[in-house]
Amino acid sequence: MDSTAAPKQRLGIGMVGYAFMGAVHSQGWRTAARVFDLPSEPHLAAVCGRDPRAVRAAADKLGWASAETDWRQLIARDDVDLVDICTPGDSHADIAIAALDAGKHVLCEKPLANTVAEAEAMAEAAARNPGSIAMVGFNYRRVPALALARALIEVGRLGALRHIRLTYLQDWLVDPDFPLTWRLKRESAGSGALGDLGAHIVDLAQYLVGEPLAGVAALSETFVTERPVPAAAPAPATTRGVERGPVTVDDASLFIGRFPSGALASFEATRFAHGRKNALRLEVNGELGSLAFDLERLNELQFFDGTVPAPEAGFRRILVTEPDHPYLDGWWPPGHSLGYEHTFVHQARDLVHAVATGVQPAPSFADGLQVQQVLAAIEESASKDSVYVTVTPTAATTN
Ligand code: SOE
Repeated sequence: MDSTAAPKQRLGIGMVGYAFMGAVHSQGWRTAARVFDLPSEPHLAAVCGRDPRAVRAAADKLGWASAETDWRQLIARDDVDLVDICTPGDSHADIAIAALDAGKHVLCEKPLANTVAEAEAMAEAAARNPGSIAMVGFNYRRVPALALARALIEVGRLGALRHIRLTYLQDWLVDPDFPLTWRLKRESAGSGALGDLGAHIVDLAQYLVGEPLAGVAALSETFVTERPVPAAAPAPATTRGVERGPVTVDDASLFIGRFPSGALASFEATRFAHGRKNALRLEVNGELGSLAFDLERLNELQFFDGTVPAPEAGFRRILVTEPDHPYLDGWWPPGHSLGYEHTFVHQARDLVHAVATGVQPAPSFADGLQVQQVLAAIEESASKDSVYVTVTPTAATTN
């Protein structure tokens, strides 16, 4: 080791929220510089949450140097260069806009916001602060197999695209007594399966196809319309869950869409698919071949090369763990597979490079706004007997 090498510059991270997304983002920040050669070293300066004891405990568990209870204080800290937003959607806009206007870089969990108006204000804040990097956390773009799929499509291995079909299925709401948490309320989550799962597959479809959707038609449903209100304090088992409140978001959304190039898309997002835990599956069919992917087998990409003579043709499994595959240069030898959390390490890696070069990474806030517009068009269609709704194009960068 060269003991005379100058210590790397630090990139101070301040994270708001520390539940599931906060935990997995923390892992990304902790690990990125251990795996990849980065221009600066992420420093986990402070994590922020409202409950002082809980946020202190989270800081210790997740590896943050200190804790804050007010996100404005977090943004104001000199040792915070980048604000990572892992809160429910109703606070994304306030935190992101304040951070950008304070000259900080921002990573914001998906979907970018709860409404198009909020997403517009966020994209405007990013545009008026060109010195700040602003990225939205559609982490599945950073699954190596999906980055490879995009590369194969981009170089023309599938030719003109005909179809893309995506499903994102989970089952954690099948129990009608699952409590009425923030994800089931419009005011905190914006929408249900649509914003939580549908946003991912809209972003992925547009990333893979390489252009924004031109329009959509949709159906959505709320199967369980009332759920137990969680007690503020633990209640005796006999009284627990007696009070029920309204579910104000969709449990499932199905939609179809059209791309300007002529490709057709279909989508299904639900939390009611018994046995499907985190089943994001997709298939792309082009004039020259097909690709297929299943997040529950995320090291694999299936490729059918339609130019191979019929007697030898068939889907072949590409094990996406070779050093030449996207993101694999830093990881383990071939065949030593990766998982869900690695996508967040890749996200942190790309963001640190973006900060060092000053080049806005994708998905940008403009991309996040465009996805929000697609979600709004889907909701409009679902509320009008599935009428086809055109999506107004924006200046999104897509990839
Ligand atoms: C919950 O449904 C959830 O955690 C999503 O919010 C994430 O974005 C997705 O990656 C996994 O499922």
